[in-house]
Amino acid sequence: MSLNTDKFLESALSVAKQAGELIRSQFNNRNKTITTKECDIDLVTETDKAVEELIINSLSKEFPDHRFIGEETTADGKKVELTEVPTWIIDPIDGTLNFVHSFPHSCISLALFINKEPSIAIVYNPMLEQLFTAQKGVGAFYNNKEMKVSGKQNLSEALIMYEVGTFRNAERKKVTLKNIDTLVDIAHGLRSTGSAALNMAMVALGAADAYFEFGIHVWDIAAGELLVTEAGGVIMDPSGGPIDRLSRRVLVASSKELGQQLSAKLSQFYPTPVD
Ligand code: LIP
Repeated sequence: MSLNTDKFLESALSVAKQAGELIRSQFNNRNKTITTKECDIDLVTETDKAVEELIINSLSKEFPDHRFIGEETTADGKKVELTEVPTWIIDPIDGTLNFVHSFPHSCISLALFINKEPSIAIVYNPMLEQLFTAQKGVGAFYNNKEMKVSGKQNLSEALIMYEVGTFRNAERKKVTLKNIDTLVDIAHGLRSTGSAALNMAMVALGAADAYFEFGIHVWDIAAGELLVTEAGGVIMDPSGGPIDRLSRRVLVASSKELGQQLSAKLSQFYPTPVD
């Protein structure tokens, strides 16, 4: 039986707007309370934690049988498990390092998975009032106007989103720099927002043509996946195979042809699922 997801989207939008006000209220605070996680550039602020708590408290009251996977309530090293139960996957502030620097490219990323598939998605940058939404089988929208991928099929004409990431891993750095070196000679250009979700939103909007990254987590990409696929794009593993949302690897593109061309040029990196 397919659930009517309108109610879920309505509730998610309401709490995302409240969360946006909270983020905006702290955005220009030069004395944010910051702690480090995996390394000195993997940061979390009190606002990240407060936003995640707001979202979980609000949605769990309304939907007590739902489950939650949140960046800040998933213990480091704990393996994430996605089941058939309706599950909200939350990154309270995607682009936390940007938020710490008051660099206005951060967003709330919120998705509802039902039977292990994305059904609704919200990516909301409250600093720039950029609201990206998607509903399975309905479409993808930017500030309530339908959006579509560019449809680009050739790497030589493509703007590629990438990330250096917030890790201090020598092997990952080597692969990242190798891929940048390869792509600067064959793509139209490379861009990086500092947020996986906003990178995926740019592909869904048709403003960029592909994005790939090694080392992200499921909460970084859960909403962006539905934005891209409902806008007509594709998601895959960077090797060209099917996506494994818990593998910490992702590639989205405006077309299957472009995704495969990009995949063929990439040097690969395989993060351990929970490191
Ligand atoms: C960020 C991702 C980004 C990645 C960063 C970080 P966060 O998420 O959106 O793609 O490169 O290392 O993981 O930590 O800001 O929620």
